[in-house]
Amino acid sequence: MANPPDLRPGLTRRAFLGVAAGVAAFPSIAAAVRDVPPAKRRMLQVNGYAACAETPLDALTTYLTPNDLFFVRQHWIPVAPDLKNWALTVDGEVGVPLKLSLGELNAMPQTTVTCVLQCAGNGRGFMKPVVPGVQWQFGAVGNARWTGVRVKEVLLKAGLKGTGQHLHTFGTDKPPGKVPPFFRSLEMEKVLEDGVIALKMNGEALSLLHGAPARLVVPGWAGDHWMKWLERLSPQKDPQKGFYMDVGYRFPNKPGDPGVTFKPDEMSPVTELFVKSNITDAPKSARVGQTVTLRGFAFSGAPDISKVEISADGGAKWKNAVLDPEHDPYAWRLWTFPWKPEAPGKVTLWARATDSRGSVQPKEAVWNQSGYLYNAWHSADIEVTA
Ligand SMILES: Nc1nc2c(c(=O)[nH]1)N[C@H]1C(S)=C(S)[C@@H](COP(=O)(O)O)O[C@H]1N2
Ligand SMILES: [Mo]
Repeated sequence: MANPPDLRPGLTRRAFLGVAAGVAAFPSIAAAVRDVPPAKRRMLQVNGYAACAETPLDALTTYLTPNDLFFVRQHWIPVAPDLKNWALTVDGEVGVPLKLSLGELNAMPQTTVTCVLQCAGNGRGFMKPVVPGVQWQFGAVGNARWTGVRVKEVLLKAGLKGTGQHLHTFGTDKPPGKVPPFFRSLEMEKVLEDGVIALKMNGEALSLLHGAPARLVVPGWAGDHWMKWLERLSPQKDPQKGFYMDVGYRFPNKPGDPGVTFKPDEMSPVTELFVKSNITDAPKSARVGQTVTLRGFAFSGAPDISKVEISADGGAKWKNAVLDPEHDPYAWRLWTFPWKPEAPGKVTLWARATDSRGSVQPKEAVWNQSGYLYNAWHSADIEVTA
């Protein structure tokens, strides 16, 4: 039997029981698993947000985010793929359409990239006025090591044609009722340069929640491009159509006043992440003259972070934090900031990051009706006593 996918307790217990080693010891469960045909082995989704979970900020303190703490976001309840019969279909603007089994993908040259995955809606819960959608705060983000096959390798093998300018991507999850499917596409140029079909996350086979057996990794771009439960890649002349391209995941071309609603054609698809830093660790109190340490992470849609700064006066003066040397393109940087309070009172320390292309994290996030890419300065309040 294949290794059971790494499932978290409570979420998909029924599916877990189906593959766990314990099945043999409980013949009645084995019979139940056998007697419910695969096509009927599916839970019915009863509300809009399927098993979404974020990581508390104080757990995002390591360079690599552990798999069991990594945020989970999916539009619908995942459907466990049948690994024996699973194959990645490559069709569309290619000379040789392919069906690649897991074994075939594993036999191709493997590559590893370490980078941030952030949901476009991370921070939506802080938007003012309030916008609909999952009310993420800080933790729909993590940094992981992704191993698999470069999308470029697969598309070259399939004889990609010059007419294939947009890569249409499809996952196995299905929406409830008449809700449109989560089908997407992204520019060929980006995906040829950086895209990876990941089979492993932090050295382990991808878990069901993170898209087993294969998902797309698009370093520097928001999570909506990172198709999970990948089953088909199809280069096409034009972008994919449908709700999740034409209406969802779009960001205003020009900023507008908070609360204003833009039309889809006044917006473009969300792609690169915005530069952002969060404080993950700060003391609640400190004493005059005694150094305390703040910690955090910073990342961007640019390959690196050039500095993180801290202000104790609302943004008039800034001091550089110390960047951790560990880094990979599009990964986050951990940072520390030793701070010695000089006077008693309540102090707010603000953090802001600047990326390797010179973008500076803004005091306020850009308003948009879907609450995407929230990246306002983050702060910590510290009570200083004499
Ligand atoms: N098939 C499929 N892939 C998907 C999604 C989905 O709903 N279905 N959600 C996307 C979104 S919006 C995000 S933020 C990431 C989240 O990946 P994670 O759950 O591994 O953190 O998966 C992306 N890939
Ligand atoms: Mo997302």
